[in-house]
Amino acid sequence: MASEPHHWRGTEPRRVLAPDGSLVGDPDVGLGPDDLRAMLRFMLLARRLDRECIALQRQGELTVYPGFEGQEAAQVGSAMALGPDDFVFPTFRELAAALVRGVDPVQYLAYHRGTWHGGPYDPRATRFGPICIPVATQIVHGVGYAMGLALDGVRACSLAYFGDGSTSEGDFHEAANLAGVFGAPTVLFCQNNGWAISVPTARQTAGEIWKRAEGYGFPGIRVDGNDVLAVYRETREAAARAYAGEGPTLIEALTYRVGAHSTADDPGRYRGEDEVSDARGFDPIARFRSWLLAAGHIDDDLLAGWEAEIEEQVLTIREGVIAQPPPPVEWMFDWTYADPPSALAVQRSEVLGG
Ligand SMILES: Cc1ncc(C[n+]2csc(CCOP(=O)(O)OP(=O)(O)O)c2C)c(N)n1
Ligand SMILES: [Mg+2]
Repeated sequence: MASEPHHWRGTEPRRVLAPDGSLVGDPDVGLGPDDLRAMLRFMLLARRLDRECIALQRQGELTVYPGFEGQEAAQVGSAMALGPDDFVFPTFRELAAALVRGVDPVQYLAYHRGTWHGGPYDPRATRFGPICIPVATQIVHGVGYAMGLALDGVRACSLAYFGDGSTSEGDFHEAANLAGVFGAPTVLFCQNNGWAISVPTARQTAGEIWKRAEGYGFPGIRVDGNDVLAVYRETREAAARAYAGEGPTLIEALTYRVGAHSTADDPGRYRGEDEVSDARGFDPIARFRSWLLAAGHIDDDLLAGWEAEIEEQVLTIREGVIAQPPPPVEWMFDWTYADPPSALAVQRSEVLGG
């Protein structure tokens, strides 16, 4: 058996499925067979699309792209646990969660193609906020939104995704503290993938992330982020607490970033191949698929059918991305200043020849 990723040390995470796909908890997390199948299908689509996005970047069709291979369970399990009125505040690595929320991937990827800031999808329609690059800022937005929900008396919650590295930012602390003091209906969902670019979790914090919740006065939970059933169950429970007016929950989902930080990164400079091949032994998709097969919820024919469908789907997304023309050059000037300084006006006329 491969050794566990370095940052999974310490408190045993909550699990339903062991890494080999065997049951260690109650598999009844409140999902019927159709939902369980949908869960796996989302994970398979997410992985295939993620790999396509990296190819698109290499082919010059996307400017930069942050992959999430290995984190499919953390994202799909948590996003599926949310209700239609809940609102997600993502980072830049949540394409799998976006798919679950019904965000059009072509519109999402407009950000990475550089044709639109944050993608032209409608955050209000999908309840999925704009892609957020400044690390940890979206946690503050998520808590503020949750406080608004409480003031409006709406029975819903927000969920902010963030990484292990984000927990070193003041924004994480400020958001968590505010959420605790005001009992905000929010879920603080940390995907601890072991790395913040080249900084390993052990260099980020000497403690365990989930334990910090106690200091803010609300529950913290450590879950195996590569166990989609456990992630779903824990997120559902955290959301239920929020709906019931019981305040925030911090979830630390232990996962692993198998690929590079982004297409602009070379992880060979700071981590060994052994670590990555070991982590592949804890693959979230293999784990869930093997349990679904053993439980008789799926079979090889169904999987083969999905594979063909997903190829088709990803090809259509690919074509949609490539078909997006570059934005009109004047946007660069028109949408920067309400009252452009004279130097920009000169540049504008030089570029546009006017
Ligand atoms: C405020 C801020 N500082 C630095 C960066 C550069 N940066 C982008 S991602 C990242 C690391 C984030 O690590 P983590 O929170 O663990 O998320 P992950 O990338 O692993 O998903 C850094 C330092 C940034 N985008 N924003
Ligand atoms: Mg990280």
